[in-house]
Amino acid sequence: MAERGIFVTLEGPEGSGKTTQARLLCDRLEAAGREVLYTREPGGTPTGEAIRNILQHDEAGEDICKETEVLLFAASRAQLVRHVILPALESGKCVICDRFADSTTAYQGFGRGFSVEQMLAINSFAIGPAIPDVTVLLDLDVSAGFTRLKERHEKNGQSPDRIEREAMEFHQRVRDGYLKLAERWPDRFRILNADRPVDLVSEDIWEIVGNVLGR
Ligand code: T5A
Repeated sequence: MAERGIFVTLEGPEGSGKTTQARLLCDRLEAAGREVLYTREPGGTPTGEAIRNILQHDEAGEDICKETEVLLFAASRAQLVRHVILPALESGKCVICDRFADSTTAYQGFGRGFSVEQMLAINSFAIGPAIPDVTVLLDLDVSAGFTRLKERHEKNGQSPDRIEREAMEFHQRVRDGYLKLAERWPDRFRILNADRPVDLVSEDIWEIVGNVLGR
């Protein structure tokens, strides 16, 4: 039987560089001979991508209440864990997930005002045994993240999605919330200053993941 793979999650406020860093990490792991699976939340399965569309872009999601929002994120996650993450880990792959359960605690817990314990209970039901081996928190000032997103939107001709359009105070609570989560689980979280060049952040992530792999 294959040795169980490792499960790495990238978290952080908007525009902190999670997708950029997840891709670089996957490339480095592959170059080092590891089998890798990249996935993202919400999404990563046909069901999850349909839920993502409701949550972020579709008019059907414009008036969802916050309870529905929590449950839709959790539903997307439950599907991703059972159909993608656990099978990949069991086959020995390194799973790199761009956002995971901590996003719900940060955005719906600290951001929307649900209790952290409620979010943890819902997450626990959704993820079952899929606990990340390490969670890299890319920490970035909220306005710096939005400056990056604005540039990206202008370049790609996109407009901000439903959650990006939330007030700055909401996004500040999310950032502060992430730091509180990192304090609560110091063994799992690694906080990195994301306000640095891409390659420096990437080096730090490589070192963190190398330690988990026992290189
Ligand atoms: N959400 C998600 C919840 O509310 N609850 C949940 O449970 C979950 C799972 C998902 C949204 O859903 C919310 C959170 C989100 O609002 P998404 O479209 O998947 O949204 O996007 P995000 O995950 O939020 O990702 P972002 O679009 O915010 O960006 P990333 O991935 O953090 O950043 P990235 O890599 O795309 O980079 C952004 C821009 O900055 C540049 C990049 O080139 C890019 O243009 N950049 C840098 N520039 C300078 N220096 C660096 N070091 C840079 N790194 C990247």
